[in-house]
Amino acid sequence: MPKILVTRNVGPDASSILSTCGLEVIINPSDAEPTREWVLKHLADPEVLAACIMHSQGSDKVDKEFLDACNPNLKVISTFSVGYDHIDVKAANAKGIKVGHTPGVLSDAVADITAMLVLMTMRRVEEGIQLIKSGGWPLLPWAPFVMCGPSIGSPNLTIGFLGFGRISHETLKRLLAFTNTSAPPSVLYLSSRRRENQDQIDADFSEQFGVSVRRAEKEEIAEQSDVVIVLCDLNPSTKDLVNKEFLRTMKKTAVLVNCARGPVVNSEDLAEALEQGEIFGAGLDVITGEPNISPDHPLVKAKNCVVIPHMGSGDVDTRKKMAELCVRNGINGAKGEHLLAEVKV
Ligand code: 8YV
Repeated sequence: MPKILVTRNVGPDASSILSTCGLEVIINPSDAEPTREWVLKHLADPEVLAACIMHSQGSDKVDKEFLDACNPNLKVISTFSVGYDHIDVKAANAKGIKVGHTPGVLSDAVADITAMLVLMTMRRVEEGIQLIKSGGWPLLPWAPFVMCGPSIGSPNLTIGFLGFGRISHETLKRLLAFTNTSAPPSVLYLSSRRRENQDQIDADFSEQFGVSVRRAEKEEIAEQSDVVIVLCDLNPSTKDLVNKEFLRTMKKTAVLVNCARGPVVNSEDLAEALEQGEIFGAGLDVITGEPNISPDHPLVKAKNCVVIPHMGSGDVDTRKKMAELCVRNGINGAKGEHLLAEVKV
């Protein structure tokens, strides 16, 4: 009987879709990460036609070893993520394997966390929490400008986006609820995707939201922005996009938020910039080396840096939708039907 491999418990709703799909389901029942051996062993089973995997650099990483282990009948690898930097898509396609992912359904949740990190970083929330937890509050000599940060409501703020897709748009909509309405922000963005009618799209967006939206080079974004938000794909052209040079060009009062992938921002350069006061603060949902991040990591220790453990898409409704899309991509692929969302490179 044809089988579908699912590397993590996907919850009751997606499990009930799996139970009626006509494929035998091999599922790792726990939330714990399966061993690499467990994944590779099942991939080799010639009846496994689809593999639903997670975004993980561990047992689910789709590299040469993973693809070599796949039996020749495997038709689809479906990832529980919009990002696919853990998958060698070209190599999979070359073996006739389609790759599915989960775009769209998580844009709101990730935008919520991104906007939250912007506010937390500007308003020094990490420092405030550390002050309370260390018992330092009673010792803090209060004065009008103690524990203050830059104002999101300042007139004519500049918000820079590295990557300007669905999640960036949703983030901007949220931030506009906080920014100055009589002197609204300007938006600069860097994007490798340019549609034919891009100028019109930017003009429509500007009109709809009452802000100026313009494509810019990264140097201008670094120099002009009060808030820099990283929401681009990770690929060779975006690795270390935010490096020493970028950070030195940023305003000392500016903040950086990364909700994309850790390696887009160079961690050593960021730690140094935060330490030297080259930028005001940083908010990170992602960090190079995750999840193996020690409490002694310089970015974790920095009081002007909020680090959270890759929680962007983590609200219950969003994860249910991701699980459903992930298993439907797997089922469709196994049956030789169109995927609901296929990665095209
Ligand atoms: C998930 C993500 O937390 O979708 C992505 O690309 O990074 C996050 O939404 C992660 O993929 C869970 O597998």
